[in-house]
Amino acid sequence: MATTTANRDTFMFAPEAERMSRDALTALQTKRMRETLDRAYGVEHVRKKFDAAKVKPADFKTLSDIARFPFTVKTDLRDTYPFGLFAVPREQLVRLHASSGTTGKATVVGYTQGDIDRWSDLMARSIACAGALPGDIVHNAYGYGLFTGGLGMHYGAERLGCTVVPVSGGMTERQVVLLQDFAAHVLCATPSYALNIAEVAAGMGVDLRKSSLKVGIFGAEPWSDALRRDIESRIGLAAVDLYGLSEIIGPGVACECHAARNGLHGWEDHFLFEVIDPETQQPVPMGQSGELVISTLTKEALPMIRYRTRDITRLSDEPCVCGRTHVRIMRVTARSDDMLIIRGINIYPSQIEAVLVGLPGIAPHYQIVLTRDGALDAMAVEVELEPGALSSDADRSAKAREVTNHIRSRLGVTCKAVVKLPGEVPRSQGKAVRVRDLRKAAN
Ligand code: DLL
Repeated sequence: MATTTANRDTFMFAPEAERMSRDALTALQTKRMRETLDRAYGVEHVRKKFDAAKVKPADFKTLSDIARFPFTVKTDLRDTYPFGLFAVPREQLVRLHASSGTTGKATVVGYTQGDIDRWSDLMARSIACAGALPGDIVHNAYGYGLFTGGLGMHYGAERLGCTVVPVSGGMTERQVVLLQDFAAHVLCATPSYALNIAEVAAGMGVDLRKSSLKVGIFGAEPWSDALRRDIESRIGLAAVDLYGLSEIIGPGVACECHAARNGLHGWEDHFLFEVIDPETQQPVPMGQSGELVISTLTKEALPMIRYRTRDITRLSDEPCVCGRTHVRIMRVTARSDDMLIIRGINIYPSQIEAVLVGLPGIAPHYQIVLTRDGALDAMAVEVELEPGALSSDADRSAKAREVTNHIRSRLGVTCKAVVKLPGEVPRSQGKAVRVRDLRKAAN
């Protein structure tokens, strides 16, 4: 039982910071952005880019001036691997994290003690925003290590005053036992791993809906609202979306509030958010969808100017019932890198997920397999029967036809559906692998 009587919908870790007026936020962002540009200009790689674009930090006078400054992209980190983008001497870093990267070298990020302190505060704000309270038991199944998820969540939950169970990913049966024995209130994991935990619990005969879990803080990968509802009904908690990326800080860039669970409050006192048209690279108006671009406002070790996240979303400045004034990021449903073009039709894995989750007899596990069929790309969608669903060959082919038809009618794309037996689609212990691209191997 939580030791506090505070309300999950109204509790704020930093009420003054989260309820600032727009004028006060703009003034703070302008001051902090200018300081960050000065700091970044001290980094040789950044200075050269600014000089090539003929801009200096002094050219930044109001927030809209940010559009004059060059973007930062993933290759800037790779080109300066490992420590070339840091704005402080290496000895002042207290921590490094890295993302493995499927191609090329890892992306390395670093933190001063001040950065770690601010990150912990931002994570405490995010966790409280999600509906956790001081005194809650937080089961942290994000991976510990070079990935920012585990330690980011850990420091934030401690800062909020929670009791953290640093279980990391894996050994899922043991996680189910610990969830019950310690009576956790909050489950933190990728949505795909939360689903895995729910499934393993069911297999062990444990009904997590009867556990003390109240809130799930899920993120680090795109997930559909259909999957959110599915996880909620399996575990019996309020599933809240948490967003972040290592290049900016890690988790804790934005988080949904427990009260509305409709868009993620982006912490504007520490980050400047823009949405651009990825083709023209020009800013789009508030509310219009595009690529999220983020600048840091308070990072010491790795000030980041206009980082192109590749994440597709839109912003909303509509007031929120929770009272927070910060802009909302209306969920990241896709990365532009993940877009599949199948016979001329653009499609994201999360759109396939939204069709599959909730289909009768089909479990919410899937993988998309891309192959080459002559000169054309072909897509197969591997899905799995729910445990206990009928599984004769005839049933499975009928199910496969049903899946193909649903995907065609909802998304306009033709795919081959392969219906597998329960447990045959690989399970995730962190970020799920949604696409297997066999097209290169075929060439
Ligand atoms: O995934 C940080 C994180 C950890 C966020 C734990 C939330 C919870 P990276 O490994 O650098 O950092 O991956 C960042 O993951 O650009 C998005 O494409 C994706 N991503 C992160 N959160 C979400 C989310 C962490 N809530 C990349 N929804 C980002 C959709 C997300 N995509």
